[in-house]
Amino acid sequence: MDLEQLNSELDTLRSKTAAAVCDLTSMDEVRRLESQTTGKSGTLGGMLGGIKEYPPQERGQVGETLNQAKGELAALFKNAADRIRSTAAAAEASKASSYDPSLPGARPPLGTFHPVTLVQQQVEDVFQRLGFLVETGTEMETEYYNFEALNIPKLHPARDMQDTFWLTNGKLLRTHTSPVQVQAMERHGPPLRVIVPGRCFRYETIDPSHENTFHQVEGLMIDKHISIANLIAMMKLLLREVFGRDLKVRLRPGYFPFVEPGFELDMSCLICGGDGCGTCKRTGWIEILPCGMVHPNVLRAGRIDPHEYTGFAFGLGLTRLAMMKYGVADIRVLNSGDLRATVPASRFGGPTIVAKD
Ligand code: FA5
Repeated sequence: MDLEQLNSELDTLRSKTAAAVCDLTSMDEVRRLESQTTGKSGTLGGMLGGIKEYPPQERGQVGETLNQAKGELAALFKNAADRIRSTAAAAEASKASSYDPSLPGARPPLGTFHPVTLVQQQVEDVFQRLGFLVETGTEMETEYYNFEALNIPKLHPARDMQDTFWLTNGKLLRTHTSPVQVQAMERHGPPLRVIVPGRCFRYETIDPSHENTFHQVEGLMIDKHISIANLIAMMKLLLREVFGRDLKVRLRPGYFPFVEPGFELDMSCLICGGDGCGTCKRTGWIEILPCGMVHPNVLRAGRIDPHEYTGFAFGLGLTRLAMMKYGVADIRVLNSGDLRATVPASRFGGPTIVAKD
């Protein structure tokens, strides 16, 4: 190719490139076209490699011409790159200016209360409307309040009814919420209405209706002329308020050293409708509300005269109540940390939650 032909080809290359760079929209496209044009194996690169084909006396001018074209082409690519970069920066800027800080942010997913907490709140609400105080007591308890003040002296066989976690400091983890009975009597004196929701601990074999950590609500009402009729009326009211309807219940004699007479109030198992299942140990009934008239020895321990005052007490199994209310067939689900247990499925028409053995 003589010098004239070379110039003509370079003109064509320049005008083609000038047109092509106008259509480029990304830096990748710029780099690709630049390499095809001025790169080592590109069009101009090939021409530069061919200088040695020219007679020595023309090589200087050919080189000068090609270098000049190379500079012009480089300027075209630089302009295209600058244009693309400033378009991208403008798009970013307009995106940033469309941000409206006054719009509400994305809402984090909402949690809900644990089923036991929900039922506890409901029970507290019912009793507060009836003038009961709500106290909590302590989870680490003395042997005196957990047993002796409740008419369960040392070596009494009734201590075996509740297997105890003993602590190295001589205290214990309360096995029931009843220790607060005598404490409340000492603190407030008669007449007295108090409920005590809280956690209890027993060294138990765990199964679908027994945990080693579970919740109870203790109830205590002391006044003149309190009778079993008051106790039964209160138990019925409690269950009706929690379930919103009358339930099938049964009352049978029950032995607790701190009440006389004592009763066991069972409710028909709502997991199986009373037919018998793993939760109710095939009996169709769930022990939920042991209760009775406060034993005179317990009143005496609380410095209350049993000739002047009588009272009733109950120990509601709150965790089991939550199971019945929300259709949780296995108590282990409630302590498992399974988040489905904090959104009781049955409340939303979903399936009953059952833990695997
Ligand atoms: C008591 O704890 C007595 N303090 C209750 C009481 C209070 C009786 C006042 C009379 C007067 P009991 O051991 O039965 O009784 O437990 C009471 C309720 O707690 C049971 O009916 C049951 O619903 C629940 N419960 C007992 N043990 C467990 C357990 N391991 N897991 C889950 N719930 C339990």
